[in-house]
Amino acid sequence: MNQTVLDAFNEQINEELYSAYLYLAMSSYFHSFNLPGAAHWMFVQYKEELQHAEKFIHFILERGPAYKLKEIKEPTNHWPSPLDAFKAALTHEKHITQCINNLVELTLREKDFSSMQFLQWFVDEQVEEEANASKIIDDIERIGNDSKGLYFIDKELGNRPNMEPSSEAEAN
Ligand code: OFO
Repeated sequence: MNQTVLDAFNEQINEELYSAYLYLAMSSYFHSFNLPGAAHWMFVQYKEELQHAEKFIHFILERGPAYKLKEIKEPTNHWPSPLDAFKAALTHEKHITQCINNLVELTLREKDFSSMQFLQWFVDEQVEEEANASKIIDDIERIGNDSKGLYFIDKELGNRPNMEPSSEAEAN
């Protein structure tokens, strides 16, 4: 794996860990708002982001000696409303989509085709990540100020299945 691609992949580990951190902060925020379903949804998202970071880590280790960790910046811990928190999640996912697209461009430029192939999973995943956040935003916008509506959305968010433990993580 050439150094330029390795550096960029290390950077992406940091992005994924920051994503995990951000969603963990959102989970706490929703707890404080007494929305346990949204808090659960965000906690599952936090674990999913840890798995994204692990995917990069394992890929680097398959091809080289080590990955490099960097400081994770402090996430925002408060949003004006639940709707704003989900809008912030969507904005963040759009940023991650851009990061992944930049990585694909880089691997193409560097003719690192196995890394490019590896990134395909993330290209597909980002479509889903953005769609999930958009759907929740639409639902919350649709109910407006109806607190009963918010109660039902929260119940639905609470049904998000938990993450399966990462088999890659267990294998190492
Ligand atoms: Fe939310 O997809 Fe990774 O960061």
